[in-house]
Amino acid sequence: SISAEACNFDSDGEEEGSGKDLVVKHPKSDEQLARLNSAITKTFVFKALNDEQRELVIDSMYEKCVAKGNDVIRQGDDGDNFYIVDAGIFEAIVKRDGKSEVVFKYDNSGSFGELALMYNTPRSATVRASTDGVLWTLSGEMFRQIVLKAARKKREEFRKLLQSVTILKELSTYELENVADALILKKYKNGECIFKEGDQAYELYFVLAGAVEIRMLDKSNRQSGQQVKITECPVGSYFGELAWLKKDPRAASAYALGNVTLAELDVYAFERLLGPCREIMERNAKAYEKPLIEKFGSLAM
Ligand code: 1OR
Ligand code: 1OR
Repeated sequence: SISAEACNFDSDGEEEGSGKDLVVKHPKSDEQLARLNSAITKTFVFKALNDEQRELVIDSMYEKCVAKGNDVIRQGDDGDNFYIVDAGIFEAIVKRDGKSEVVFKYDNSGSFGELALMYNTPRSATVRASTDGVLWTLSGEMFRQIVLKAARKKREEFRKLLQSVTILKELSTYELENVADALILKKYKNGECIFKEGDQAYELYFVLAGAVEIRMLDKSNRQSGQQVKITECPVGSYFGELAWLKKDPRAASAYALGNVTLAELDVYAFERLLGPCREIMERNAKAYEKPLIEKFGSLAM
């Protein structure tokens, strides 16, 4: 059962349209909160939220159980809520010329219902539970007032910054917007370490300002622990893709050259969003092998 209590906020210092006036609080157990937090972390469009906005959104979301075979959304209806999948399998079904086609499957993750809310259009698909499932529900008002506003601002900021990143030219506008949602800006000072060779980490980085020096331990003289400069990554390039492509620890260390701004993409987003870039990255990574042999005499790292 879901209990809801309307919440009055005092308005001092609050700018208009912060969304506070829209919040209906739904109290949650610690266990529910943990599940919701984990689901939200994987929802790219929520990454633009600041802590306060995130808290408002979390407070107002509530759990909804859906029995197998039931429709959450019906194609052609007006948009009401936005949904994040907590558990279960859901299918997006589009009916065209009397024929129904499953166009997307949410397998215990993902979110849906954003299109009608973003563009004020009728629901573009039916979303049906193909097993018993659990969803987190956010009202359309909250989604528009808080989530979309923040996401649009972030997309606007990132659009310009990402123009320099060559590999992202492979993506459609829609794909690029999803990437922009998922990115986090990171700043480093000259000489600062971004990550170390051997680290177990899978984030991918785009260089937006400054440059990054890639260094490797000198394998011809392991005892020395000396690092050798391998290459520099200029504005518009990426690095950190190898660990993810090969599921290996970091092949080299990365250090900031000058004041550096990076856009960081977490592994979950990378996996879901950069499919179209993967082949190019793999091809480019082949080019690492020749200098590696020249430098260290073998491919063994
Ligand atoms: P909505 O508010 O229109 C239905 O309600 C939801 O299904 C929609 O938002 C999306 O969140 C979700 N086309 C349209 N809607 C889709 C699609 C889709 N996939 C998921 N939804 N596809 C194109 C089909 C021609 C599939 C794209 C991979
Ligand atoms: P990563 O996730 O392994 C280190 O973390 C990153 O350094 C790596 O992904 C690449 O993005 C980047 N060999 C291996 N990694 C390299 C190399 C490289 N250059 C950049 N990276 N070589 C340089 C070829 C010009 C071959 C080594 C001699």
